[in-house]
Amino acid sequence: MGTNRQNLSDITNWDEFLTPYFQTVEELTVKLNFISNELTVNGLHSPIERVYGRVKHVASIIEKANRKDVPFNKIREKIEDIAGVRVICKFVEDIDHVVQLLRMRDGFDLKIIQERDYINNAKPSGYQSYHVIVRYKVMTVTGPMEISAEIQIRTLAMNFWATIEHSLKYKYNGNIPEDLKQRLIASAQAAHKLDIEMSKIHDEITEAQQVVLVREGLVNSITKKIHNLYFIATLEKANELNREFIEIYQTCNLEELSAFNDKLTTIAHVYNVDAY
Ligand code: 0O2
Repeated sequence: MGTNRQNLSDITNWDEFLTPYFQTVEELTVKLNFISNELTVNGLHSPIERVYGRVKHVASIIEKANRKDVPFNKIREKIEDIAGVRVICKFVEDIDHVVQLLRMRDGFDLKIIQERDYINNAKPSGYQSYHVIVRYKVMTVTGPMEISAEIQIRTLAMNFWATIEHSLKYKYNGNIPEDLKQRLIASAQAAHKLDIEMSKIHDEITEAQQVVLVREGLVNSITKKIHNLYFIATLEKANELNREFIEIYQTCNLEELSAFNDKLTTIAHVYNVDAY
């Protein structure tokens, strides 16, 4: 505490101090979202459901520096989670996949400093998450700067639990009553059970998502072809095909939809219009 009072002048402008952290959070968030986009565009399962980023509030930085006895002039070096990015996954297996994707970038646009596995080693509170501490280089107007960031990777269930527990910690100023603590431990176990159950039906869920994607693709392709035929074929013919499409669509039968799409491709060729 005393150390911090002496060095309070080391950070005179918090906005200026935090600017590279905001840049780090923005850039990492964009990059993680692009990993997800790239996988989806290639028809692959993305392990990333959502990416959130935040820069720690000044009050929390000061509180952490005091708690860990970090002098103010050492905050940049010693407090590693001022820049924080959270990656939310649907399934526990996805967490590993995200970690692999991050390890692939190690030495390219980030350096992995440490990994903390609170999934296989849950905290006594019940907290589960996988943390990867990285150093990330940003370019500022005064030159390059290396910034520490903490990437937390967890499932939707783990995140739900952590968010609730975090607000309770605030409410009780860090001293959650014992009975509530026990209930939180029990609910962390329930969240863990939910994750296990979800993993068991993982294949079925992935298949269901695939069906939705295939249906969307077929509907796009069919409606585009019918639209083109309106310009080339007779109005009657185009209307007839449109009616047929609506009937097949209502059956929800993917095979029939696919066969109808093939039929339209043949018709489009006959009329010499764009078949795609
Ligand atoms: P915020 O508001 O999220 O920024 P610590 O000494 O535990 O504070 P340390 O040693 O830097 O922190 O590292 P740790 O424990 O690996 O990771 C710290 C961050 O993980 C925390 O940041 C939380 O975001 C999250 N976390 C760790 N333990 C728990 C827990 O029991 N419950 C919840 N809800 N989150 C946890 P901050 O600074 O505590 O908070």
